[in-house]
Amino acid sequence: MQWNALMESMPRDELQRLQLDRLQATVAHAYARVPLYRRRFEELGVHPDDIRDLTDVVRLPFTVKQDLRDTYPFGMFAVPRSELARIHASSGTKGKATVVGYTRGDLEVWAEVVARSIACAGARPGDILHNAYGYGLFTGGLGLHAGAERLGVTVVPASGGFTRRQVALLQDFGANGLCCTPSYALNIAETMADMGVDRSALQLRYGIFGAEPWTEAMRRRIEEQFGMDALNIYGLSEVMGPGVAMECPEEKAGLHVWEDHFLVEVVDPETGSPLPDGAVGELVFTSLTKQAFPVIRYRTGDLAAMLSEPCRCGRTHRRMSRVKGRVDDMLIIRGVNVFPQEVELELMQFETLAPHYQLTVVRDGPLDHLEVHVEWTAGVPVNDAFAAELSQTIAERLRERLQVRPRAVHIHPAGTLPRSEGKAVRVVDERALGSV
Ligand code: DLL
Repeated sequence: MQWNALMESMPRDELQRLQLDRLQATVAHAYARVPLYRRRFEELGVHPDDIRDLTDVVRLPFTVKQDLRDTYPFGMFAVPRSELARIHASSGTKGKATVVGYTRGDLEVWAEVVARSIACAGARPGDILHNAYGYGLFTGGLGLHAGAERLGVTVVPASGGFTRRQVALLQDFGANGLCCTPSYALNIAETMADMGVDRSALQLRYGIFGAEPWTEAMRRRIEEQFGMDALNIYGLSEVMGPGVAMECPEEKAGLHVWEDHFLVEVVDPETGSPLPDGAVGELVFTSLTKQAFPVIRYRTGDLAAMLSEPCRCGRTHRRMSRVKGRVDDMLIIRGVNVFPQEVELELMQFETLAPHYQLTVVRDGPLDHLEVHVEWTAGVPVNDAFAAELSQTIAERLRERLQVRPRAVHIHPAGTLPRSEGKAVRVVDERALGSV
């Protein structure tokens, strides 16, 4: 179902005219109200009046996460603090926290794009939506919540954690949709099995999973465990939160970026030059309607491609591919680039392995080594010879895929690796922990 068919199926030439009007307004607003933008524009010798066409966006300066840190907490807001209706913030695990803000109008737009996203996943009026994204400063919980209310479904604000209770609520309330990170969905599925709850005891038709990278192989596992469509939702706090882009069940092949609110580009992560559709590069977003916290060419660090083929669902908004990885998640091991998702794709091929894994990077003398930790599926009969053989097979397959052979593939007993209740930690880089 299209929540806002007028916008979601707008002919592309009309959509582009709307984008240009909104881009011009956003650029003028940011230039007039945010000193950092004005300074950057002046350094490049560009003025808001220079934006006459959508392609002129490439003349504008990039914005990066460090800019938010440097202006912490409120230095990039384009409205007086008293006009902010809400603030969200990132945890700041990789540096100082970053803060974003919304006017009442911004919250309306956010609810609109999330309502579209939930409807796009297959929600129908009267549904129950179980929301297990964390509520709080993280945008996942409250973002999905407001969109669900806007759409008019019954929302269960479960937040993350207390997984056995989540299973009981899913069963007792008969939720039709589940929102959480894909890694948490697998944790819930495993807890269901522990509690002896079969998927047929649930009424789930669709899941809305995002906030972390995941693979097609992971999708198959989740769909199998729950018997539902597992769909990808993308977003980031700096640009809005969840609901920047959403996958449709018709094709399950890429996520429609809500282009009436977000202008998307893909650039070469090294040089910043624009890349054509189909090429994988760094996603860059310019907000088109935000008032409190407009972003101009924000470099997400997320690697994906834009796909311009029309979609069977009838939406005219272009799709982005699944995120292939993050620029800063890429491991460089002996000069070779490795993305955790590539390891995931390989591990998920084995039914005897559970979909829980972690990678460690260790430095031994002058050399860096990759170690893979994964688990047996519960109930698989294991003996040492079988374990040794499987470890070898995986190491060999990873060598072929990555061009780096892991030093060790440890297969742990079922249920022993850490489980995620939100964004999973896939990589432990012991080099960064000072173990050199
Ligand atoms: O994770 C917003 C969100 C909440 C999206 C709930 C979807 C669902 P941040 O905490 O600011 O915001 O983290 C943003 O998470 O730059 C990506 O690296 C990653 N990410 C988000 N969605 C996806 C996805 C929320 N579908 C960062 N696939 C982004 C891969 C994703 N990575």
